[in-house]
Amino acid sequence: MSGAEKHGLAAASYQPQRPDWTIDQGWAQYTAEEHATWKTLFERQSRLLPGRACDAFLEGLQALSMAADRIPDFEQLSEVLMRRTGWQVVAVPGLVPDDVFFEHLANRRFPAGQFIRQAHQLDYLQEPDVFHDVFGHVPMLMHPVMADFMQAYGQGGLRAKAQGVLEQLARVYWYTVEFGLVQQSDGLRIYGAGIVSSATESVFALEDASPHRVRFDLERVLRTQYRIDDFQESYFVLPDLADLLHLATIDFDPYYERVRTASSHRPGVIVAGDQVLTRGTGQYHRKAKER
Ligand code: HBI
Ligand code: FE
Repeated sequence: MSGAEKHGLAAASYQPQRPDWTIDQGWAQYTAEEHATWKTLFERQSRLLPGRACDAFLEGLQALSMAADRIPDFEQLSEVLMRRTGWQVVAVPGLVPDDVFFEHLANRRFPAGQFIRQAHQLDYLQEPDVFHDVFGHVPMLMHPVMADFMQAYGQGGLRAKAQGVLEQLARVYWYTVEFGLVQQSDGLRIYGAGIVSSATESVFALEDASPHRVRFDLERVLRTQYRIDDFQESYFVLPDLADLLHLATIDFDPYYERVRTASSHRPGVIVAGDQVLTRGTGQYHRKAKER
C-alpha cells in the first residue's frame, strides 16, 4: 500500500493494477490507530442509531456481527453476506470510475474503500472510506430488497450512461441508498448509508426543523439536484422499503424521456405535487451561507 492510498488521496492519482480497480484489503496492515478510529465511529453510531435507523439496518448490522474494536475483514463479511443475499465486499482505493462501480454492483460485488479517515476528519470527508462503505452500506445489503435494488442500479447505471441520463439516475441513488428515509410503523427511520454513517446527520435528518421531508416520487427525484458538501436540504421518504423492489423492476425509459429535457429542481425547494411530510424552515442552510 502506498503512502497516498493510506491517506485517502488515492483516486485522483491512483493507477489501477487490476482492470476492476480492486486491491487487497491488507487487513493485517491496519494500525492500532486505524482500528481505534473505527471503534470511535462504531460506538458513536451504535449509541445513536437504535430508534433512528430502520429495523432492516439494525438487524443487518447485528447479523454481520462486526466487532466494535477493529475494522472488519472483508472476506469474513462476504461469507455472511454471500449466504444471506449473494453479495460480496471487495476492496477499492476510494472512488472508482462510474462504469467500474456499476459493473461491480451489477455482479453483486460492493466496492468498499480500503482506507479509514484520519482522526481529525471524523465528521466529514469527500471520499467513501471503510466506515462509510462497510458500516453504512453493508448492513442494508443483508436485506433482500436492497440487495436486488443495488444490483439493478448497477445494471441501470450502465444503460443510463449510454443514454446520457446518468446525472438523473445518480439522483435516485443519492436520495435512496445514500440519504433515504423510510416510514416505519413506529415512526420515521433512516436507511441511507450517508446518514447512518454520520453522527451529526443521523440527528439532523430526523429531528432538525430545517430540512424538508417529502414523500419519494421517482420523477421528482430524477429532477432534483443534491449537495455533496453539507447536510441535505430535502430528504425523500419511502412508505416502505419494499418500494425499492418496484424501482428495481420498472422500465425507466419513459421517465428518462420526460426528464431529459425538463428543468431540474434546486435541492431546497418544494414543488407542485409534492406530498410534504415536513416543510423545513431552511434555517440551517441559510445560516451556513452566512458563515
Ligand atoms: N466509487 N467506490 C465508489 N463508491 C461509490 O459510491 C461510487 C463510486 N464511483 C461512482 C459513484 N459512486 C457514483 O457517482 C455513481 O453512483 C454515479
Ligand atoms: Fe455511499
